[in-house]
Amino acid sequence: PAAPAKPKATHALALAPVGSPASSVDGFVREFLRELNYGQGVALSTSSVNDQYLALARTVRHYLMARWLETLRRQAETQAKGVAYLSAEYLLGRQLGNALLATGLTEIVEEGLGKCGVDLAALRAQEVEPGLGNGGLGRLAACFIDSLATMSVPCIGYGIRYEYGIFRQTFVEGRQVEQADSWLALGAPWEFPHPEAAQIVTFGGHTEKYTDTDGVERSRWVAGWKVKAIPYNYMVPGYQNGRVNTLRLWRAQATDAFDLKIFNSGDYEEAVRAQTFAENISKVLYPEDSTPQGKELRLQQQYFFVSASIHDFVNSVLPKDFDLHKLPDRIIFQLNDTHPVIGVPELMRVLIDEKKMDWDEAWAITQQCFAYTCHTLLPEALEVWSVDLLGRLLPRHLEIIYRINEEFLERVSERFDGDQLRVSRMSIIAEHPERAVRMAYLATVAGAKVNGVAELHSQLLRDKVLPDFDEFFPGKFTNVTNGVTPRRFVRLANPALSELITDAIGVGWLTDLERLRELEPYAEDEEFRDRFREVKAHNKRRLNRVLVERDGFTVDDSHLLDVMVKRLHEYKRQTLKVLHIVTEYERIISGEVKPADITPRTFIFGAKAAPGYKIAKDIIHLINGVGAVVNNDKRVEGRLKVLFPPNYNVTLAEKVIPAADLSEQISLAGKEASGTGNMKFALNGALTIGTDDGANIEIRELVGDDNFFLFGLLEPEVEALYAKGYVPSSFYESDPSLKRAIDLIAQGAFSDGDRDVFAPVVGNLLYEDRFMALADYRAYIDAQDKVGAAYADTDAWTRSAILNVARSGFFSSDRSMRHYIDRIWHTPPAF
Ligand code: T68
Repeated sequence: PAAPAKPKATHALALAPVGSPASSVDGFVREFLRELNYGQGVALSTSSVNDQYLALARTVRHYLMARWLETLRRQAETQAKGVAYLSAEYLLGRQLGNALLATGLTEIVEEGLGKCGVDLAALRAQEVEPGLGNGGLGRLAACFIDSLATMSVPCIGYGIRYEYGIFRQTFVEGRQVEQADSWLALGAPWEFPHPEAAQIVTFGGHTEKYTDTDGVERSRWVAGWKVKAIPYNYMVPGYQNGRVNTLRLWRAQATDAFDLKIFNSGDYEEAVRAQTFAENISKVLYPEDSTPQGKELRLQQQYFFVSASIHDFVNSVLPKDFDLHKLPDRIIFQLNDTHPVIGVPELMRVLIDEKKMDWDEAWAITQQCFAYTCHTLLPEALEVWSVDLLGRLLPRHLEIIYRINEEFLERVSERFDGDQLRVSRMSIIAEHPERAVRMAYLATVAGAKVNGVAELHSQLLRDKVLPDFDEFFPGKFTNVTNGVTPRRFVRLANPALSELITDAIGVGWLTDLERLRELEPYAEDEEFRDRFREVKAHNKRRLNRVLVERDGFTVDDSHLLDVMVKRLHEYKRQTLKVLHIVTEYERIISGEVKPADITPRTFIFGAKAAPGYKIAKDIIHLINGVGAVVNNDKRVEGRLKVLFPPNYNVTLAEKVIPAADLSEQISLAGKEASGTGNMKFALNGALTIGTDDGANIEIRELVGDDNFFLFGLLEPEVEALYAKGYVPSSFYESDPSLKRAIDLIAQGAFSDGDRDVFAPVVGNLLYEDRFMALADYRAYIDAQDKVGAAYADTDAWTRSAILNVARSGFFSSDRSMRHYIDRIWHTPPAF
C-alpha cells in the first residue's frame, strides 16, 4: 500500500491562520485588538485613529491571506497561462473599503468596531490613497487588475513603488501649488516587502563580442552600474470569489557594490550620495500625463521596473526547469502604453545573452509574448528616446533595437519593391530632429496585437497614426473599449444607488453589469423615479458634508450639479466650460435674462495641471478667478456657483461622481482616446453633455440620443477646418455672446481689473486655439440651454438618468477584460 502523502508544508501554512474563527464579530474583535496591541504596541484606550486604522487594515488582510496563498499555490501547480500587466502607473485609490467589500466583512467589522467604541467611517477616512498614477491610464490599470481577479484570470501586475505619487494640489491665491505626496508617511499596511527576492538591474557601460565556451561568437553587455530592485507585493482581491492576485511594485535601492569603491576610498559623503542616486529611481512619479519629458531618470525608471519584472518572471515565477520555448503558452506581457516597451529588447537580451537562445527563435517567442495598448493620438504624446541617451544608458538594448529594425525594414523593402519613402516612414529609428527610437513603432513591430481604447480611437490609430503598419500587419490591430470596475465606482462609491438597484433587480449585477438592462422598465415607474431622485439628493448631501469639511464649500441639493473632473489639458477644453459659465453670468448681470428664469446650477471642477504646463496652470487660475467673482456676486446668488476643490483624486471622485447630474465630456473630436470618467458618470446616473469623441460615441449609441446632449464638430470636420485654415478670432468677431464673454475675461472682470493676468489664456484662444474651443462655442452654449430646460422637467430628466444607468453595463471593465482575453491574451479563467 502506498504511504500516505506527506502534507505539503506550504499548503498547511496557507490554511492555518484566520478564516472561520474570526468570521464572527467576536472573532474579528479578538484579531483587531491583537493587531492593535501586538502590531501597533498600544492599548485601545490610548490608541490614535491612525493606530486603529493600521490595526484594522492588517486585520482585514488576514482574512485575505489564506485565499492569496492558495491562489499562488494553485498557480504554481497548474501553470495556467496568465497576464503580466506592465504599467508605470497604478492609480489604486483607497484599499480598505475595497478589501472589506471583497471579503464581505463590512457588517462584521462595523459591528465589531462599534463594540470597541470605534467608528469605521473615521478609520476609512484616515487612509491616504496610493496615488501612483496621473489619471486615466493609471486608473485603467487599477480597474483591469480588479476585474481580472474577480474573473479568476491569473494576472500579476508589475510597476513601480514610487515613494511620492502624484503631487498634492493646493491653491494659493487661485494658483496651483504642488506639494509632495508622502503617502507612506503614516504607515503602509497593505504592502509586503521582500528584500530577499530582490533583482539586480544594470545600466550603462558598453558591449563587447566574445567567444563563448561552446565556440559561438556572442555579444555581451558589460554594464557600468547597477541597482537593486526590491519587490513589494500587494493583494488584488477578487470580489467575493476566493481569488487574490498579486500586484508587484519595485523599489530601487543601492547595491553594496554600488558604493563599496567609494567607501574604500574613504569618501563617506560621496558614498551616501551614491545611495541617494540609486534610490532616486523610484523616488517620484513623473507628473506629466501627455508630453513625455525625455529625461534620463524617466528612462531609468522604465527600464528599472521592466527589467526587474522580466527577470522576476523568468527566473523566480516560472519553475526552474521551464522550457522557455513555451513562454507564449504561459504568459502575455501587456504593455500599458509605450512606457514599458523597453521590455521588448530586454526579453530579447535575456533570451539571447542570458539563456543562449538564437536570435530567430528568441524573436519568434518575443513577438508572441507582447501586446501593446496605445492611449493617445496627440503627436506630442508619442514617446521617443534619443539614440544618444538610450545608447549611453542601455547600449546592448540599442544594438538589439537596431537589429530588429534592420530585419523589419528589409521585409518592408522586399514587400514594397524597395519603396524607400515607405521604409524611412516605417523605421523604428527616426532621423529628425535627432536620431531617436520611436517606442510606439517598436511596440507595434514586436507586439502580437496592438489596440486602441475606444472604437473611434482604434480607427484613427489605424488610419492616421500607424496606417503603414496596419497595411503591413493585417489583423494585428484591434479595439478594446475601456471600462471601469463597478465594484469601486458603483458599489463602494454609491451604496444608495446600489441598494436601489438590488431592490429592483436582485443581486448578481455587480459581476454581470449588463444585467442593469433589467432596470429599463423602472424608468416608467413613478415610485422608482422618486427613490432614484432621493438617491441623487442623498449623494449631493453627502458631497456637501465632504466639501464643507474639506474646503468649506457648500452644495445645494436642489441645484443641477454640473461636473467637469479630469486632468487639466487644452484638448479637454476646460476653457470652453469657463466660457459657458462666464456667458451665463454675463446674461444675468447684463439683464438679458432674469435670475429666476435660469436653472440653478453648481459647477464643480477637479483638475491637476502638470507642474511645467504653463497655460494649463493659467487656466486653473482663471477658473478660480471666475469662481471668486461669481460666488460673491449677489446678483447671481442662489443661481450660479463655481466650486473647484483642490487635489482631485480617486477618493474625491468617489464622492463627486455619484452626486453629479451632468457629466462634461467636451474634448475636441478626435483628441480624447477614450475617457473613462465619462463611463463612471453614466453608470451613476448623470447625463452627458459631450462631443463625438472617444467612448462618448459608444455611450451615446447605447443610452440613446434622447438621453445624451451631443454637440460640436465631428472629427472629419475638425480635420477639414484645420486644412482650410482655422481662424479662431473670426468666431469671436461673429458671435456677440462669445465676444462679451471673452471681453469680460480680457478686461479683468475675474482678476480685480488686472488685464495682464489672463492675457495668455485670452491670446491663446483668439490667435491659436489649437483645440477649437471657439469653433465649438455656439454649439456648446445651445446644448447647455437645452440641458437647463431639460432639467426643469424633473420627471423626464430622471427617466433619462435611469436609462443611462440601465444601458451602461457595457462599460464594466469585466467586459473589457473579456475582450482582451478573447481578442489578445487567450487566457481563460483558471480557478
Ligand atoms: C488616457 N491617457 C487617455 N495618459 O487620455 C484617455 N500619458 O482618453 C483614456 O481613457 C485613458 O488614458 C485610459 O485609456 C493617460 O491617462 C497618462 O496618464 C500618461 C502618463 C504618462 C505619460 C503619458
